[in-house]
Amino acid sequence: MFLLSFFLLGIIVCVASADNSFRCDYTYDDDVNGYLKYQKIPANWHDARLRCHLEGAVLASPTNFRMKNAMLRMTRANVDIFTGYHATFSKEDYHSVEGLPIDKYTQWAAGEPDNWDNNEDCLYMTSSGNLGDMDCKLTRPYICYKKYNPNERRNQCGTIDNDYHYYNSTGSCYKFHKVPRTWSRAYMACTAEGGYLTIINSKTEAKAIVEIFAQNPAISMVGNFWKDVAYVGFNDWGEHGEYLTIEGQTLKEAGYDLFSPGEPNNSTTGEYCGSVYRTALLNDLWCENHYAFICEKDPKSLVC
Ligand SMILES: *[C@@H]1O[C@H](CO)[C@@H](O)[C@H](O)[C@H]1NC(C)=O
Ligand SMILES: *[C@@H]1O[C@H](CO)[C@@H](O)[C@H](O)[C@H]1NC(C)=O
Ligand SMILES: *[C@@H]1O[C@H](CO)[C@@H](O)[C@H](O)[C@H]1NC(C)=O
Ligand SMILES: [Ca+2]
Ligand SMILES: [Ca+2]
Ligand SMILES: [Ca+2]
Repeated sequence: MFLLSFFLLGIIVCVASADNSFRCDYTYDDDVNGYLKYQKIPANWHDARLRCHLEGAVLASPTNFRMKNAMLRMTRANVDIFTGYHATFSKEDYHSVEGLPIDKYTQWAAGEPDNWDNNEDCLYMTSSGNLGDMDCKLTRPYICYKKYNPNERRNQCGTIDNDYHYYNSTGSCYKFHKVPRTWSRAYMACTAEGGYLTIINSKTEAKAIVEIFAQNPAISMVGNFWKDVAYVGFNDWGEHGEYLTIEGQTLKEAGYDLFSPGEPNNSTTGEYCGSVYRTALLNDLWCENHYAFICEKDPKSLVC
């Protein structure tokens, strides 16, 4: 009896960990051997693909019967959703974002595909499961899919992304992104990962930032961009000159407002976005340029 209950407990723990091992905003679906999330805020196709990717998933396509049905179960009546099928690399050569060709049993909506105006490279699915082609720049809801992988486990930072590292000194986790993005895309990347653009709240945290930067020397980054700055979570909120964190506090209220000497300098065309130098001293920077950035994550976010 004792052993049996241990055995049962083991099963329960296993099932529970399969259910929760990705992120709590995704639902495990045995039928598709993975996790799904319905993204109800419509996005254009490229943003939909990017958001799924940044969340650690892919933009879902009805690549087989089970996947199609699982997707339809999440889709509301009379709503079309974007699928991951696209021909943005080469016209008419539709593949899912995982590289799979269109399922040969695919049913098309009436009159589709018609490549209207030679401008329809992305496929939508109707709530009855038929596909059609449409302009990738229009917006639709969509579904992200993450295939179950038994080797992936949530780490100390509450994510399967092992580029997040826990710092005992601050109780937060950080990820240094070496692929440069604009400030706005950096914000999106951190949020999708379950974090936010780093807010430096103390000198102790500034010290952690210096260490993180030191672990990412300029030669470890590929591309032609300035590698001694990284975006963090403050901005002038369109008010040109008054900096607040992305949580709306002044830098002083947040706990750290040490700018580098001569900064902020609002150089030439206007610098309105927050960044740090390798010294962790603050700087204002051009929002539209691409730079590295640092995300911060509460170890408890994404964990239910
Ligand atoms: C982590 O930090 C806490 C308090 O800041 C401290 O008491 C503890 O010893 C630290 N643990 C390690 C492993 O450094
Ligand atoms: C920053 O520079 C821009 C462009 O040169 C200018 O329009 C703006 O007024 C400046 N802002 C401040 C606070 O100096
Ligand atoms: C102003 O700040 C930028 C970095 O944001 C720096 O590249 C530039 O050299 C600074 N300009 C002056 C005149 O100090
Ligand atoms: Ca069409
Ligand atoms: Ca912080
Ligand atoms: Ca500056």
